[in-house]
Amino acid sequence: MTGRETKTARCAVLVGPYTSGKTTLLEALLFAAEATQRKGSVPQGNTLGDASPEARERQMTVEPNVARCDYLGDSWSFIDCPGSVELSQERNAALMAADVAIIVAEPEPSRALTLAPIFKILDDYKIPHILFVNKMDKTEVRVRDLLESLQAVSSKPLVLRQVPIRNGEQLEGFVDLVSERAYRYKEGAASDLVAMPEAVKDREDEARQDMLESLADYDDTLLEQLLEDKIPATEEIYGQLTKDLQEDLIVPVLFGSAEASHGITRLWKALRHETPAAAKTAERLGVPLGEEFTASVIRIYHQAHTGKVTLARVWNGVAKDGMTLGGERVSGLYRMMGPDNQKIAEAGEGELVALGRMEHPQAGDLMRDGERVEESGMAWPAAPKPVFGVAVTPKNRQDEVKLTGSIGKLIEEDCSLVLEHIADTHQMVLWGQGEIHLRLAVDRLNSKYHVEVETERPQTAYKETIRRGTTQHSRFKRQSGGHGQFGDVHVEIQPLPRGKGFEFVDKIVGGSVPRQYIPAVETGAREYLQRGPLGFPVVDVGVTLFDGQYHSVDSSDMAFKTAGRLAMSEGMPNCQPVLLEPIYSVTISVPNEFTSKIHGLVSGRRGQILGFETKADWDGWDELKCNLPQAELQDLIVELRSLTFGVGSFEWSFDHLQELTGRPAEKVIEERRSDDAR
Ligand SMILES: Nc1nc2c(ncn2[C@@H]2O[C@H](COP(=O)(O)OP(=O)(O)OP(=O)(O)O)[C@@H](O)[C@H]2O)c(=O)[nH]1
Ligand SMILES: [Mg+2]
Repeated sequence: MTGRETKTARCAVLVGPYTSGKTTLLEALLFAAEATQRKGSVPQGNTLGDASPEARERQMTVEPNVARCDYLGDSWSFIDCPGSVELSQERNAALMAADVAIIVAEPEPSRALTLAPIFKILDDYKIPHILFVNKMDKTEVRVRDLLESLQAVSSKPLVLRQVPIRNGEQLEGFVDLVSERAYRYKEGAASDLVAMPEAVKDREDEARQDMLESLADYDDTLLEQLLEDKIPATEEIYGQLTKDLQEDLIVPVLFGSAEASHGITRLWKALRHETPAAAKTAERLGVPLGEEFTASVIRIYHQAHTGKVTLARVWNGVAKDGMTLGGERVSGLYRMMGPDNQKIAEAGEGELVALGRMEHPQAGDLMRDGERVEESGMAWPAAPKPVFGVAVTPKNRQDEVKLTGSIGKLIEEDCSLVLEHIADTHQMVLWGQGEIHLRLAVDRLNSKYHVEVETERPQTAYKETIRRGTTQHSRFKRQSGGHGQFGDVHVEIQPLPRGKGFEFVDKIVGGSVPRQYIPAVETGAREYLQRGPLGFPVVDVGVTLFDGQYHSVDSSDMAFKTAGRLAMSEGMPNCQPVLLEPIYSVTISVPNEFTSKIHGLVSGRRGQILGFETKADWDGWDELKCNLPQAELQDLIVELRSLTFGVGSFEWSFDHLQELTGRPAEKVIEERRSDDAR
């Protein structure tokens, strides 16, 4: 079966590490399909995608760019994904629309590892993928060496489909290993067919044999032919390549230069002949297909002019403007072409379509006719856990509601952003995947939603406790005109085991403090403990009220509450207060070649390594478990990435509080005091 048997629209998603040339390749593909008048350039800032100020300023893709074109009578949608590791959720979600993924790679063996997380998500969802080695105009690297490095990170065999024709170090063209035709690149046009140069013949033979042997692993007939030294028919080889790609058994490898438009026609041909149809993708994803209209939501875009736009892939039926989906009317049906929405009347099977002004859809939803919007029956990639946070406050106090509303919209677009109100430190922390990710969010808040935001480091949630107990007698007495105030308490303050929090025990006998006032004493004590002698919330302290006095006229709840509070503030400084710092349980994932480096990273951050083991389902990766102080987690990801070609990551959860003493503790306490003085 080949994709050519059906004419439904198909979708290719461009993925690959940061700056590998995905956006440039999309320009080249669109231009070759005559869908654009000129080929845009990233450095010149005139590509179809990356049109937002955030993208132009950084010359990087910051959100998935969508484009559509026809190529030789077939309808194609493309999604060009950001390459930054911090925007991996955007890529993973976009891949849920893909019939095929094109991995755009640099011709740099030492950077092969940057492809590991990409291969992983493609494997997890069995997404057929083609590897396009880009920037071949600027390299002297041997394709063989490159392939060897890349093969080490791919679980599927990489099958080279072309060999280069070089003139000295300069790449001039290629030989296609199936047709055995030689081509010379031509600037801005399809390559010329040329006679195969003698010099490349041996290499061609060898590479073709490798290709056929890879294919023979999946086909007995081909294997027999090879064993009998028979030459398989060209059509058979193409058929086998197509089948193996569609079943995600092999990874075809093509190369070229997006910048110079080299190898683009060859890539187009492979896409056109070998990409599976939407129906096959729906089946792979487990989308339940019946008679009715079915589409899945890929991403939400909040656009300045159109408002909320829902990007969906149609699996079955025809999307029409004005139709009802999940009880909501679709108002406006568009094709996204970079930043432009082109109004259309309908969109059929396989199309990527933008639905205007629907309130409810969320990425990952399955949309059907009528009243239902269901949780998708298909798997959807879970957002990576946050690894970096900044505390945000609106510059203008009145913008507080607008700020949370706008962040809500950003989260709808990208669910790897998380907003958390932290009660202990009274900070609103925006969590994400790194500095770039959060900086982008903050810039968008400003440029798109006109909310100016100030950011600061999230505070560490230090606490304090006591090391020894005391008894304290405190009296609150005030006589001013008419009614006075009187409350008198004897309390015992003692340390409790870690994790106990606060306990209040009433041991009053004989009514020295009347029943009704006892809760007020507890309230007073609790109020004080929100901020202990060192300036932090107090935990693991027990207070026993064992005696007191009252006055029949002047005593009140208020007076006893104040007395309770007073007893604490007078007694606590005598209890050897000590700082507690939050310790997190952290699991760091890295390719195992980095495991020993990570030991150094953890011990350099006052961490305690608990052990490491191989990471389940991640070939060649380790998971290292450790305990790390919260204060050391803040920029851990920055160092971790710089040690691991950007691929290392971690997950964390609060574990326990631990005493912090000596100079580090003094520093924290001093900082607290100077904050207070400000
Ligand atoms: N020499 C050469 N440069 C290229 C080629 N393709 C892209 N570039 C350059 O590489 C840089 C990055 O290209 P982009 O197309 O933005 O790469 P990208 O993969 O989209 O990058 P992100 O979206 O940020 O991940 C730009 O300066 C391009 O001009 C190529 O084939 N050859
Ligand atoms: Mg890009």
